[in-house]
Amino acid sequence: MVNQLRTDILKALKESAGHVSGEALSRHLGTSRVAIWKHIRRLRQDGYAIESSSLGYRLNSSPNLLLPYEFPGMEQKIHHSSEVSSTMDIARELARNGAAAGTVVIAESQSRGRGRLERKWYSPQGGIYLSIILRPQVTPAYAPRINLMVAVAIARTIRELFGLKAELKWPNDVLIEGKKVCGILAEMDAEMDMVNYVSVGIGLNANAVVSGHEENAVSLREKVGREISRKEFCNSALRAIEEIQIMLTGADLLDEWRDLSSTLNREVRITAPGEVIEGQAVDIDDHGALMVKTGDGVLRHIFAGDCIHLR
Ligand code: BT5
Repeated sequence: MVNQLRTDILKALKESAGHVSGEALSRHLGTSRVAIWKHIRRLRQDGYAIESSSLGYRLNSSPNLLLPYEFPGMEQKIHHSSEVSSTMDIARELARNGAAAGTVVIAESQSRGRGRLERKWYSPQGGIYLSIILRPQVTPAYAPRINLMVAVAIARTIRELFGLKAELKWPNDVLIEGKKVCGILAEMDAEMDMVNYVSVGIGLNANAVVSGHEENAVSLREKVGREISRKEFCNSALRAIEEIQIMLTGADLLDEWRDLSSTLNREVRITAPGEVIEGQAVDIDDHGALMVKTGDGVLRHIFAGDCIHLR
């Protein structure tokens, strides 16, 4: 849990154009100058370049890390690490121990980032790797919609920040010009009639160069043509996810997904548990299952699987 006083000191330094004296900080925050100094030292260890002179303290630069202080208003919900095996493991542990909805686990890199079915997620530094704990008050039948919801929020964020035409590929990919820029993984703990928690993992290729490492992958940096601000992206995406949750059970979410989808109206091949289905992707149903019309005219509702766009 991030220290509130450090958060407040950093906020005061960021808001001030010039120096802030130790005395002013201690008065403003109601603590001793020694305490201020100790927290400044700790912030420096985290990578904040804070100058001190007879004029007081001044923030010269912040590290390029997704530290809790970089998420105004959400600091207490952010758990940040430099490298972890997988943010999903930490999120699961936190969720089991009662972490509040909205808790976010962020890592700068992952040694064992994973996709569905234990597939590997390439997670070098420069990307964004996070898991969010949600506690929606719905039955497990709504689980596939959680994937769709987060995918919509990410695609919207990419479109708004960079004007790139991000599209959605069923069930859980965000693509730019047909290449995967983001993967989403949801893990759920539920009873028959109630979800305890869902932890949603988001792996986003931000600044790491991924083409060449993963087939059909692309990063925002490669598309935008410059390094992007991971802090800005994360703040916007987390806000978008917060706002979109109200849509989880309604029809609007499905409409938004349809608008952003690159899967609908395509010939697809779906590898589902135990079978391969080919046909035309015609729609998604209320539960988020993909509706595919096969060659013999049968309409199938597919809840999980891997999808290839054929034409
Ligand atoms: C996904 O799985 O796309 C979900 C990925 C979720 C990753 C996040 S990162 C934060 C959190 N912590 C974790 O450990 N995981 C989550 P799936 O649909 O199964 O796709 C996996 C496939 O995507 C792999 O088999 C590769 O082909 C491809 N892939 C791996 N790394 C990639 C990358 N960085 N960019 C694009 N494609 C990648």
